[in-house]
Amino acid sequence: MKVIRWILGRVILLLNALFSPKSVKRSELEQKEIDDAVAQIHLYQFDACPFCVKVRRAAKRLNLPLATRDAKQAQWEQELINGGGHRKVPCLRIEGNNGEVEWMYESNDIISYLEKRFA
Ligand SMILES: N[C@@H](CCC(=O)N[C@@H](CS)C(=O)NCC(=O)O)C(=O)O
Repeated sequence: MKVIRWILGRVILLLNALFSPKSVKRSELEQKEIDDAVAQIHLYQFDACPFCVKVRRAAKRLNLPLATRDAKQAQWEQELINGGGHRKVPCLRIEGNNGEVEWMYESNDIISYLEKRFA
C-alpha cells in the first residue's frame, strides 16, 4: 500500500511538472504588492499530496510566491498540530497585519480564499 501510494505520488508530481499552469502577468508594482501580502501566508503541505498539488497549481496560476512548509518535518508538523489543531494538509497559515493568525484547511476553501484575495 505504501509503495503504491509512493508511485502514485511520483506520477502526480511528474504530471504536475509536465502540465504546469501558466501564471498571470501583472505590472511590477502590482506584483510587488501581492508578493508583500503573500509573505504573510504559508502553506503547510506534503510534496506529493494531490490536494496540496491542486493548491500549489492555483498559487502558480495566480502568480503567488507562496512559501511551503513540509509537514513531514517534525518542526512544521508540530506547528501545524499546535496551531491548526490537526495533522492534515493542505493547511494555509494566514497572518493578519494585527498579528492574528488563521489556519485554513480544505483545498477548495484555500483556493477560493486565494482567488478571492489575489485574482
Ligand atoms: N478534503 C481535504 C483532504 C485532505 C487530505 O486528505 N489530506 C491528506 C494527505 S493527501 C492528509 O493530510 N492526511 C492526514 C495524514 O496523512 O496524516 C482537502 O481537500 O484538503
